[in-house]
Amino acid sequence: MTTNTNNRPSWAEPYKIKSVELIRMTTREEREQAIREAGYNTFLIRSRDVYIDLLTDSGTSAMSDRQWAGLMMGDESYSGSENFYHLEAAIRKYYGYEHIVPTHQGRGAENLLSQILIKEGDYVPGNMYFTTTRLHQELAGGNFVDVIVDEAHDPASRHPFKGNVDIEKLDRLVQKVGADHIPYLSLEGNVNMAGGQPFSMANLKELNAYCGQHNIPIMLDATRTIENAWFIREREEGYADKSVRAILREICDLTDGCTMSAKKDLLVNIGGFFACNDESIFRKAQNLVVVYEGLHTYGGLAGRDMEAMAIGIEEAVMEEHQAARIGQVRYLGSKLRDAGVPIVNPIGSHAIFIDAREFLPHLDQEDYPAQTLAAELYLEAGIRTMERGNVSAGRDPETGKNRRPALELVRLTLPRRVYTQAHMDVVAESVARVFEKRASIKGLKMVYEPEYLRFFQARFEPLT
Ligand code: P70
Repeated sequence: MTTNTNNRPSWAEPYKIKSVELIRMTTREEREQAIREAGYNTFLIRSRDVYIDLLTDSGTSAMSDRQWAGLMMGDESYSGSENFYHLEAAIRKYYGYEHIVPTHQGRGAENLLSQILIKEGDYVPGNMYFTTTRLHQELAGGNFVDVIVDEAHDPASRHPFKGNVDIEKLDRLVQKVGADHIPYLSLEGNVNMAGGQPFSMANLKELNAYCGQHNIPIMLDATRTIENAWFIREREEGYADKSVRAILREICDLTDGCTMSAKKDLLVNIGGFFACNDESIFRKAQNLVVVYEGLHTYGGLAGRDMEAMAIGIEEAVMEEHQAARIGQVRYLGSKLRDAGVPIVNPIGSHAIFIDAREFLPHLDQEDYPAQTLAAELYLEAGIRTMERGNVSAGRDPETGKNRRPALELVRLTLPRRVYTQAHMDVVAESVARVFEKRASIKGLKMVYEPEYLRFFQARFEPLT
């Protein structure tokens, strides 16, 4: 069992609640109407109709009183805001990269990175795709190639580091297309689409040696890398006595730069950045950011947002924060496991992922089992979750066909510092009720499909 720094087995929250937001329980009739109007897509439900919102951990965390106080310290000068320099200093201190360009959120940084480094026809290997990351790679003319270990695609595998890169897969790609056509390796901490699964330091060290030999930079998606550091400490030999901040720094030192959605690890409602050590890449990013985001000392953010982010970094690397964060996710996961609900193992850091194919084995993947289950969970108890399966995977750009990913999941994502243990009990009880009546659940058909990132706005109707 993991203990926190004071050797307590409990994951109790290292804070008390000073301000609350009221939430509303709805009737079944209200929810039936709301989900119908939302085209059976949980992204399209109004938040006032949601009781417990587990759609995402992105931008939904509760800020501390120190962060709120930081907002009042916003220096809203067009250029050279004091808050930018605070942020730059905090990123240098904890992540260790030399050059920083703020962006409005993660995909703003992905756009910069992809446009600067990818040439038409290039290949970008990565430890599983992320929706926005891959789209930016494709829009820049690249082809994403999945080089994650096979275990990552198997919800039942208990591999402790399912986020690892399979170096043989990477080497096969290098042999096939040549390192000249690989602008960088895209490495994500706590791989979201695999269920929040970490890579190990041993794997990263091996990668660093391999990529060094072939002159391929490693670009980290640092969005949930502090949570990845926690798992390294917990599971990897030689790290039990290291601090999360030391492990974070060791990870970053083995990479060449990062894109960041600060809306996750860093406890803010909006923000992101691109960081790197190479001066010429930095100059290009600094120049490009003015086209898409704003001047290079604010990148689409207000000064106050950058201040909240700088303070958020300090709070995110605290051991007791991560113990409570990950402890709460595990609490929910074990309750679901006890109820017999099929979930992805090991339990990740930011969410519980239900295996929708196991849950609804009578549905074909073309009937969108994960989308269907997300709608059912909302109908049952007003709990909003997110589809992470066939709809998210989209179509293969070459064949135009649905991709049919091995993982057809529903994500129950926990915002940081927001819900209580009693909320987790309600969620577990509600999922268990849906599980009991699973045989009667029918699938969905897609009736509207947008061109980009279809899962956000697609609409569905029930199959009869
Ligand atoms: C989520 C959010 C965002 C994200 C991420 C990783 C590993 C980059 C980003 C982009 C929001 C989201 C985004 C697309 C589809 C569904 C949900 N993930 N890398 O809920 O960052 O959103 O700030 O532009 O997880 O997982 P940003």
